This record gives sequence, C-alpha cells and structure tokens, in this order.
Amino acid sequence: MTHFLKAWILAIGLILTPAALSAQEALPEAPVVNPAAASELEAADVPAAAEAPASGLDPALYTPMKPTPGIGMPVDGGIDFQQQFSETGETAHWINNAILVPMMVGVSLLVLFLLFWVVFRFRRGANPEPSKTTHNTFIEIIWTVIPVLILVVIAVPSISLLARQFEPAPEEALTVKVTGYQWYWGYSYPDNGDFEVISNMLPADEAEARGEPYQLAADNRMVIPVGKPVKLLITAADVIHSFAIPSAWFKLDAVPGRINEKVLQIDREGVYYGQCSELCGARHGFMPITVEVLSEEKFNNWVRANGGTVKGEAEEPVVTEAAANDATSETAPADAAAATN
Ligand SMILES: [Cu+2]
Repeated sequence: MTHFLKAWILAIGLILTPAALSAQEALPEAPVVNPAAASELEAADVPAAAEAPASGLDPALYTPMKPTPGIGMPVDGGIDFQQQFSETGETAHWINNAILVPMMVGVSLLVLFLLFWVVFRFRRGANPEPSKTTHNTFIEIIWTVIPVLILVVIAVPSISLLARQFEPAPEEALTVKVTGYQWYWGYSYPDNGDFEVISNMLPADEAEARGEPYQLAADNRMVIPVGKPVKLLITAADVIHSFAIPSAWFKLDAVPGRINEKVLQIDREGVYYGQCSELCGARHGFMPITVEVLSEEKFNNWVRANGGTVKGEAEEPVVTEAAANDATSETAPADAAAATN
C-alpha cells in the first residue's frame, strides 16, 4: 500500500514539474521608472499630450539616431571580433590579428609537421633496431628558449594594453554611473544634474519599427559624447551583472556594494550595442545595452532634453540668471539652459 502511495506522490510531482518551470517565464516585466517614459505611457490616455515623440524626449533637442547596419552590432556568419571604435579596441584587435592568430597557426602547423615526421621517420618498418637516444642538450635548449621568446613577444604588447585599459580617467572626464538591475540598466549623470535614464529592452515589433536589432535595442539609450574619455562607475542593485560593449572592447562586472571604474571612449558617432554578460537570472538575456555616441553639442541637447544641466554652464557665475529661471519655471529647464547659449 505504501508503495502505491509513493508512486502516486511521485507521479503528481512529475506532473507538476513543468508548471513550476514555466512559472519562471511568467515573471513580471521590469518596471518603467523613467519619468519621460512614464509620461509617454500616460500620453496614450490623455489626448492633450498626444504629440509626445517616440523617445519621450523633446524632438527639437533629441531624436534617436538610426544604427548603421553591421556597425556596433554582430553580423550574420561573423567569426571575427566586431569592428572596433576605441583606441584600446583597435590595439587589442591588432594584437589578435597580427600576433596571436599567426602564432597559433604557426605553432599548430609546426606541431602537426613534427608529429607526421616522427610517425614516418621513426616507424618500426624503417627502424628494426630502435634508437637508444635519451638526451640532446641542443634541442632541449631550443625548445625552452623559443617558447620563452614567444611569450615575451606576446607579453610586451599585451601587458601594456592591459595597463592602458585600466588607466584612471582624466580629471575633466564626464562621469556616468551604470547600475545593473534585474533585468534592465540605469544610467545616471552626476555631472549633469544627476538624472537617471532607465533602459529596458524594446519588444520585437517596436525594435523593427525603429529599424533596430531586436534583443539589442533599448527604449532609452545611454548617450555619451564622441572621442572623449567617459568615466564609467559600474555597480549593481541586486545581483552581479556585467556591462559589455564588444565594438568598444569594453566589459566590466557590475557588483552590488562595489563600484568598478573604467574609461569608455568611442571615437565615432553612432549607435553601439551590447548585452549583460554575467548570468543574472531569468531575464538575463533580455537586458541589452544601447550606447549612442553624439557630438558634444548634440550630447548637451540630449542632457537638456532629459532636464539635466550642461557641465560648465551651471558652474559659471554668469549663469546665475539662468539658474534663477530654472527655479521659477521648473516646467521648462531645457529652454532656460538653452537660453544661456
Ligand atoms: Cu544582468
């Protein structure tokens, strides 16, 4: 009888297992915390605000840039690294293509040749009396010295690149704080009034409508100025994530309770995609990174569109009037900032 009961309990357990597994998929969508995006949602109900643009930001100041196909994103059938748009990325790509790959090919071919040569030259048919040789000082020196030289040739550019990648940012660098959440990204701009942009993955139809790659495109992008070092302070609010942009040779873990710092510099205007690169839970594959790189002027306009302050402008005493305007007319801080130009 107990046998029968056990069998039933087991059977019911097995029947329920798939339901428990699929319950994982029914997790709630990441919250939309961005005020701009939130007002966009409200706009759907309120006809008066119907002119709100797709990005949720003032179109006079900022319109999301269209990505260039094949740039800053993976390509079909690609086997190489993505094309690089940062100085460290170009150096790293060069080290790979000019030093590492040729060495790997050379070593592999040499070992293959030696293997075939030994198999043929020292086969039993040709050597009825086996050789008793056990040592050859000359060959032993060769096979020690050559690998050492190879390692030195690799180490010099590789270690100097590593050092360059983690050089601290210059004093005047723009700071952006990147926070990984389950499962979206937040970008705050402490130098520009400390507004935060919340970045969620675009659904398939929306991504297609905007001409962007699905699962790489985000509703709100991280925007940075072109050709300038940007100091990224990377952290996480819940579990470990990893902030990665392959075409900028950038990857750094986002760890809760810790701030990791690294300089991001992209030398060409455009849109660059990345993904969370540390397994962080059920929707780990659905928290893409979209970085838009703009000229200084367009970047400043984007900051204004987000209600932020442009670095330098607010600090100068001349701008006190604009600051006063800001205080009196909160509704149009972008206009007030623009008026100071
Ligand atoms: Cu993640």
